Amino acid sequence: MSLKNDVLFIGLGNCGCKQAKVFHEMKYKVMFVNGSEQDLKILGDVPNIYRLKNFDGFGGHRERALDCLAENMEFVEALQNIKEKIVFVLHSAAGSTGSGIAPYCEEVLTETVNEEGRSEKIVCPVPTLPSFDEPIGKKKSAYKSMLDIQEMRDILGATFFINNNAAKDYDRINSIFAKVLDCFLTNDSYGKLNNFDESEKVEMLRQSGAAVLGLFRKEHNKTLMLERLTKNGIFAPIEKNMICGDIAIVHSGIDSSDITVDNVITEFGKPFNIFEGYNNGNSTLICVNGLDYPVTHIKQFGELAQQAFNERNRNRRSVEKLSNLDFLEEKASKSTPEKKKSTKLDALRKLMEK
Ligand SMILES: Nc1nc2c(ncn2[C@@H]2O[C@H](COP(=O)(O)OP(=O)(O)OP(=O)(O)O)[C@@H](O)[C@H]2O)c(=O)[nH]1
Ligand SMILES: [Mg+2]
Repeated sequence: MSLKNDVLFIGLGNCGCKQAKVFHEMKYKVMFVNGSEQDLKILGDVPNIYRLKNFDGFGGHRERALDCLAENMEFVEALQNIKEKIVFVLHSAAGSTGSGIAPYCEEVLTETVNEEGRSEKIVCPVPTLPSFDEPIGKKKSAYKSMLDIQEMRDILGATFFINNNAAKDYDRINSIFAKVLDCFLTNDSYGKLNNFDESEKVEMLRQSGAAVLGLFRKEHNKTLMLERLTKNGIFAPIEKNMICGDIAIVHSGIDSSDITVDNVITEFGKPFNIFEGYNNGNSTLICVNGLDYPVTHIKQFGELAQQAFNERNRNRRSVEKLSNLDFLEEKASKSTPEKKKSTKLDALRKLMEK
């Protein structure tokens, strides 16, 4: 069964809205949220646009989010009225509108809890981490954004950390992610042996921690699959501490030798649950959740931003100032013009006074 109707995507800021647009084109329900008129225009004719009035971008100041939401209560109310049980929150970590608003949105969405004290909604953040060659301000913002996510970890569902080091072409990263997540949400293939069903997918999304997904063609070998999942695909490289939640594999066919659960365990560690299913097609779908957040990768943004901060402070201390020079002491009298002799005009004025 497909989860398509139970899912909503919220795109926050420029990056989040562009990512969300790909899901809109795949006929998912989507909300587009941004203050920048120009960014919203790029989206073209799409429904459910929430224009954050009086905030045409946050100009690198994530902390403006609270004031912005206070002035845009219709958007907060719209969040409170969301009916879908699974919500993906898409945003860049490096910008300021999306990364600033995301934690507030996630808190609003997880406000309603059930009898067990768990959030009724499953809220899955999709933060996009900048590439290492982006400016230092972006790294700083990304680090702050990740501190927020870390603090909220227990109330959040599976978190997909997109890694912009994966490709220079952002549209490509956006479309790969949309394709693989769509396959996870809608794949309803069945086999005699076993199936990966809807309730198992929901449980995988509910569990907090990092998650990775991969969709591979038949000709891909297991080494490539595992490398894409763990270090050089569209997700941030995983931690090497073998902390793992569940593993799901939908094999490319009932008699396929594409990859085994043991192969995946070797890279990710022992899972709590294993879900297996079988495709009739040519592709293998793999999902692993409950992973530690990619702290080693994210730490590098903090370290690089800290280095730049130290360097700037050092440079500031060695700034040269202008000093007084002797010529400034030169007597003013020398340059004062001699008193003018009385002119014809003065003589005329004197006559008029008589
Ligand atoms: N993967 C991916 N990353 C993107 C895309 N567009 C922008 N980015 C990333 O997002 C960062 C910029 O963040 P934006 O989304 O433009 O920022 P914002 O949320 O609009 O916030 P402002 O600072 O107020 O403009 C860039 O540095 C990139 O890392 C995209 O389409 N896909
Ligand atoms: Mg913007």
